[in-house]
Amino acid sequence: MAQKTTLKEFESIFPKLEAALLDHAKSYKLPQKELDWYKLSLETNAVGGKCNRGMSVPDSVSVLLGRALSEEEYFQSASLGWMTELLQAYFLVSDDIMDSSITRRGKPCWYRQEGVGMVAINDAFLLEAAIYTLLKKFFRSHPCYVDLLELFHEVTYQTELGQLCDLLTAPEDTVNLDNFSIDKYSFIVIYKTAYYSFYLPVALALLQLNIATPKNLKTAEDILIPLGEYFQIQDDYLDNFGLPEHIGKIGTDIMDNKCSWLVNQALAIVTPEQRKILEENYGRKNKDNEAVIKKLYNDLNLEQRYHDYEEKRVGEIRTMIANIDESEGLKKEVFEEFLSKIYKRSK
Ligand code: GPP
Ligand code: MG
Ligand code: MG
Ligand code: MG
Repeated sequence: MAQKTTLKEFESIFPKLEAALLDHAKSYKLPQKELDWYKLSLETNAVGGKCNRGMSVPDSVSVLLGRALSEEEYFQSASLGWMTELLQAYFLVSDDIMDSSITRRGKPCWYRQEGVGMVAINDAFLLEAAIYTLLKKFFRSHPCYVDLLELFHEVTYQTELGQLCDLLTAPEDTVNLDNFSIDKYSFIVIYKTAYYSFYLPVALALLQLNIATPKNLKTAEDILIPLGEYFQIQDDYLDNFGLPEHIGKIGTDIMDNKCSWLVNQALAIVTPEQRKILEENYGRKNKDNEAVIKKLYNDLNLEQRYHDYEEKRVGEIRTMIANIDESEGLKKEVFEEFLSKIYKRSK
């Protein structure tokens, strides 16, 4: 029987990884003050989240093996999980600067914390570099070492392409609703979110177990990309309809002029008068314009539209999972678990 990891167990691996990272920095004689800074950045930015992405590596490995993991297997898979959390930390520290966000995980974003400011950019680079330090230290002799390296590089690149499209579709000074479309939206969310949040953890689990055949990777991608797309639609929904106290962040999509799922839905159903309201208030950096858009979203009943979408999409995803080919060692349960973790999530 597979065994699910707990956040406590998963977090208990972090100190060993942190020690390896600090040792590596110490080997270059990094002065104490900077060492302390690096430690604080690691602890603030890599730890303290839900760790859904990270924990899904050991969970997937356990499902694929059909049993609980040995200590060594758990350490390996949790380490790969922490590398996905470091990648996420690198993205979030950067994304919060680019999105002018205020809070993250219920606290001020790292770049807004006292004395940090734009040092956060370099801290983000260091969070990314930590992935490769750990890979080298713990996976240098794994038969899939090069594939692991290439996977992290490729997924990082894909996420950066998605982020590029997200940013260029949301210019700060000009609002042009004609730039938005559902196709553009799909590209953005598949690349900025789905690859690193969903495909990466499962691909890592397959590599750890040496069963990452082209067919398995393709099957995983075919199901995890739609799952990740659905996950980002939830994120966009929660940006407006979630409670900041509950989701740990204050929504910025309307003021940031984002090509969000909600604005695309609105565009599909507005009357000409309502479209004018959108044109005059969307993407403006002030609370009054934002409130007008929030009211429009309520008038358009987007909350209900989202719930209807969710039911329909989850039905389709369940069918895709049911049709998965398990002949090369993949298991439907890997994907069922992902789906059950995010279905109807409120944070
Ligand atoms: C989520 O977008 C996407 C990312 C965090 C990827 C960022 C990629 C980089 C290359 C920096 P989001 O802005 O909707 O997330 P949130 O709502 O959490 O700010
Ligand atoms: Mg953001
Ligand atoms: Mg963003
Ligand atoms: Mg968001």
